[in-house]
Amino acid sequence: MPDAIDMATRARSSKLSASMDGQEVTVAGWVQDTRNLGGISFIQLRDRDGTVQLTLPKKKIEPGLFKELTTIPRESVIAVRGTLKANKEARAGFEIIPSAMAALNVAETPLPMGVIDKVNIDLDTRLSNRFMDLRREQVLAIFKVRDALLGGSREYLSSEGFLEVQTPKIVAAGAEGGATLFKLSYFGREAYLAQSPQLYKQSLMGAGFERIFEIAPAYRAELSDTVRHLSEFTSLDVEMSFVKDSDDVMKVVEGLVAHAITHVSRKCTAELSMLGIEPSEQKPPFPRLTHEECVRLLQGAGKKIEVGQDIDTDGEKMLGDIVKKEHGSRLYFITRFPTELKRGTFYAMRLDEDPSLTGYFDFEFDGEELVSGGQREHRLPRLIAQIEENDMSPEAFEFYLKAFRFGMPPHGGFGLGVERFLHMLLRLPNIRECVLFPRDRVRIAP
Ligand code: AMO
Repeated sequence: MPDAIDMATRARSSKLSASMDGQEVTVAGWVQDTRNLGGISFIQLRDRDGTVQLTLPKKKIEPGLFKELTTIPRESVIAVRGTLKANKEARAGFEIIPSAMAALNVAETPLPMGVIDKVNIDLDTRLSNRFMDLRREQVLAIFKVRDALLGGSREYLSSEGFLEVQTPKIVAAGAEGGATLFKLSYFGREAYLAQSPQLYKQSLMGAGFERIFEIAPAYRAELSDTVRHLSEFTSLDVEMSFVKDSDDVMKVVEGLVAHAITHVSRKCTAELSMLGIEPSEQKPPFPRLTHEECVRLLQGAGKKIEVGQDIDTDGEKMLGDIVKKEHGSRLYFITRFPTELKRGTFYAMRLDEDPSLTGYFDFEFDGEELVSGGQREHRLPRLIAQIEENDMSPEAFEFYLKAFRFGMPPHGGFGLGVERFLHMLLRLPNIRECVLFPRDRVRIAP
């Protein structure tokens, strides 16, 4: 790099303004667009925060520099030193008149896909060229919202006394059913990728951590190729001790979700507007409907379904519309899940007054499941019986069950799919949009 360009003085576009009129500045980024109008040329230089306009009046710029800047291919990375000039006609209210440049990496042509072109590019092409796709401002906006969503979630959980933890992702037993386990060979033994931190977050209640949360990857060998399933997703998990019932857990779910939405709405106004989303604040408490009530609402709307039966994807969507119309809320709980439907969830506590029901809930956003959780079974004999009912062997879970022998408080918790949250909040057509490098049945690269 020429001595003339000192990267230590580089400013990102958001740090520059018209009030710096006359100052020498250094900028660096990607050549987004070049317009040559004969006597004058304009370059839009992009960095993470936006673009700055480089203005090149031909007569005032050294000819070699003019040629180099105006012919460098789009998406090359350059550094430029120059004088900042206030200019009401430039998009940001100022422009930079270059005096030196360094071409840091010249882009090959043609580009694998456009960055600012308005044409629709199919998702597969975008994901195959994801480094390039992520340069697009509306795609980057999703990840800025994701950052705010997680920031707001951490802020809420920390203020409520939850400790952030990390648990293993290579595990000896699955907690969410054998069908979606990824097996791996672990020094000659069979191991699995964690489907959920379920068993560990419960163990931490036995360890006396009282209130914890984790934001980490979870793995599911999902065979169905849908717009809402990933093989690797980010699970936001919460666990808390000394709960009275599932309602204590539900209060944390709604507090967390409402806080995260408000945080995003306030922090990401520009990103939301770019994505065509109205900022909104959702005020808890959110409606609570029992599973039976939901089935009856669906029956009333003409859906063929019986009490105790699982609500399929179409039913979930229908229910989302009904609840929105009747209760005015996009967010709601489905409570008192039939035991039969949560049988695989061996750790769920059943209701003492009616063991055919659990205190388990799902929390829905526009008819898509965002969260599931509830009070856990902390009484060892019942827990063992529930494991056996699922044709699983308590021996395989001994590392987990041991914590229930030596002082386990009553507890409960939930798991929230971070990408599901973004998918619904931003009304994106496909959940893969919410992951930098999504993993599904066919994609493991990039
Ligand atoms: P569950 O299996 O319902 O519960 O998962 C919790 C939440 O994780 C999200 N999710 C997914 N997101 C994207 N792709 C997937 N394949 C996928 N699978 C699940 C959903 C879902 O609501 N251990 C329990 C939670 C608990 O009781 O604490 C569990 O994992 O948003």
